[in-house]
Amino acid sequence: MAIQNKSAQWTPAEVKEEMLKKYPPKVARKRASSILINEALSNTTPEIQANVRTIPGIITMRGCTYAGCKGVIMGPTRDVVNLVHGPIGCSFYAWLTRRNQTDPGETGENYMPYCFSTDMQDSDIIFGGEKKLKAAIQEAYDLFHPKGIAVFATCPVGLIGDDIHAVAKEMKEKFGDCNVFAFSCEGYKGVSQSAGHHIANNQIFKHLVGTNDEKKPGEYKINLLGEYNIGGDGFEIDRILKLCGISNIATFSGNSSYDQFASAHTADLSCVMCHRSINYVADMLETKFGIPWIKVNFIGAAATAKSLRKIGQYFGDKALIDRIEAVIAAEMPAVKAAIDVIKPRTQGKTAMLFVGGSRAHHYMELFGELGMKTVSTGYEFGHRDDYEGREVIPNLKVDADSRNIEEIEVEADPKRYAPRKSAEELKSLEEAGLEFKDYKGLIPDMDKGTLVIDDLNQYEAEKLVELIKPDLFCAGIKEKYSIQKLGIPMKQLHSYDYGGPYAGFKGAVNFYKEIDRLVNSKVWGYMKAPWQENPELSATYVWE
Ligand code: CFM
Repeated sequence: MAIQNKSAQWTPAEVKEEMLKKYPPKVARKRASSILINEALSNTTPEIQANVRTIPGIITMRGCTYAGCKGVIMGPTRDVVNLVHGPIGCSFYAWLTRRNQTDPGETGENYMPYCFSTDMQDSDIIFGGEKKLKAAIQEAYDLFHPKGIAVFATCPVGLIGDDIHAVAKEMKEKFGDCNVFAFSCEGYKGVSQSAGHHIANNQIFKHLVGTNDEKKPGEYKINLLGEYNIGGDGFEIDRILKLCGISNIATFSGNSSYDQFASAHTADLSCVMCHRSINYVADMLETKFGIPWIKVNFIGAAATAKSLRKIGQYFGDKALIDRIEAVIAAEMPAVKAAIDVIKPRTQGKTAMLFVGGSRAHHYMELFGELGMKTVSTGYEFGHRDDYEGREVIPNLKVDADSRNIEEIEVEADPKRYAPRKSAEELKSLEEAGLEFKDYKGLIPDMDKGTLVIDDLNQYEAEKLVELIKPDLFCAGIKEKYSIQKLGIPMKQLHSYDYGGPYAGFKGAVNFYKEIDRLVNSKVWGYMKAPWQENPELSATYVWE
């Protein structure tokens, strides 16, 4: 299939060739393995290179390991003090820059608006920063008496070798009523923020999960893993779950609190939204406590309905299933009304999606509902399983970078392990079509001849837009203005450009309206200045 575009027809192979042309041969060879022309095979998914180091000199869209740990996973938890051990910039630039919202509720305990840092100076780098760190932990404790203090290592801390874990342990013992724990999440630790997710989740699992055995109310208890409440997505999902009578024990980690993590082991099902950032936590919850997991997706109205039905099927209770159907029936008319008006205007338009490690896949659902085609997509830091599906996991290459990230050994908890479903029950649910521990990845949902590109960079993004001229490009703030300068509307799918929520039913309607506004805006037709269109200006002298 030739990729449709307005100016010229390029075959996918030509697009790939054009993108690689400028690189030195070695770089071109390496990048070629990360650019895949989808063959849409029914029996096997083509292999893509992913989760490898960005080539030095290339302007990547990725972030660092510290960003994945402090910003992504721990950032949305309101009642833990997040103390950054490092130079002030690392804390300052991670301060309220991700739009993870929270609702502090009645207690009002919310440290998210604060920016905590040890503010390391030259002398701390030379003589060591442990004393300063201890003093900062003490100060945070004296001021706030929080339930927990999390300490994050930045690059210099790893380089000088401050033992943040020993300091955290010492302070935890000293306080007695405050859980202090640390993360070795130096920015350079992995090839992207994905390593930071892993480091964060391991520590949450070790230090927090399972520390509160108190039984929570509710009949159908789930955990929502990999939902970060960006632009209020989590609020919309919680609204829907509540309507259905499903109790969300813990969200990892949107709108979360210390106690949610501590109680996560009391849920009966884990629902995984963002596979990339959290799939191993789902596995650990199953191994240690016996909680099965399923993949869900609340991005897209149809996907939301499907995910709710999966939860209903798992619990298998008629009252719950009926209630879920009633909620879907009540919510869908507003969605349909919006689609009926908007789809005629968006049908047939094209989009490109280059976001993180899961949205580049999830948002294809919403574009599909608008009749729009995703012509090229890719993750910044997804792994091969996020592209090709989980069956590739046993064959993933372990390299020096992945070996750098600790894999924690988890065993069944001697007292609290309780399989929520028997082996027979799981089997019959599987036979009825409910898939456990499964994610098929992004590639199977892409059309033949579309381009799947891992770790797209600034140069390639511009080239891609120039060649294919999509109607919309979706990525982040770093890409926004360079793409818009090429005359293509750009939607931020990390921060939602101050919009959202886009999850659930209400979110879908918000998204349709936003995309309609973007792809049908006349402003892009005025991109050329008058002298670019008519370089010869005619004029007369005033005295003539
Ligand atoms: Fe998961 Fe995320 Fe994403 Fe991610 Fe992120 Fe994000 Fe993202 Mo930005 S956890 S992988 S590290 S869904 S911050 S909420 S939008 S890159 S696609």
